[in-house]
Amino acid sequence: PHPADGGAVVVERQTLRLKPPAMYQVILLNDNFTPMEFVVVVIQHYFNKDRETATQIMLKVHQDGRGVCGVYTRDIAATKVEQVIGAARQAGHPLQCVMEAI
Ligand code: NFA
Repeated sequence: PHPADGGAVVVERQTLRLKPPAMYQVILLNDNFTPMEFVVVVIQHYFNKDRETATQIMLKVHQDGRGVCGVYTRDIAATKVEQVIGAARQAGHPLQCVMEAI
C-alpha cells in the first residue's frame, strides 16, 4: 500500500497468460418428481436453448440419468448451478444440477 494509491494493494500479473481458462460442464441430474415441463423451461431460460433443444436435453436426462446443458468457465458454471437449484427449490422441486471439469 502507498498513500498515493489510497491504501489499495495492487496485485499485477508479471507474465502474459496464454493458457485458456478451465472449462466446466453444467449437468442436470434426473429425479422421479420434477415435472418435464419445468425442466424444459429451466434449460431454455438458464442455458439459452430453444424449446426443441431444451426438450431433447430434458429427455436425455430423463432416459440416461444426466445430461450436459452447457460448458462455461468456473464462475459462470457455478452461477448456473446455483440459479437452477434456486429456481427448483423455489418451485418445490428436487431437481439437481452439478458442474464437472472437462
Ligand atoms: N424424470 C422426471 C419425470 O418423469 C423428469 C425429469 C427430467 C426430471 C429431467 C429431472 C430431469 N417427471
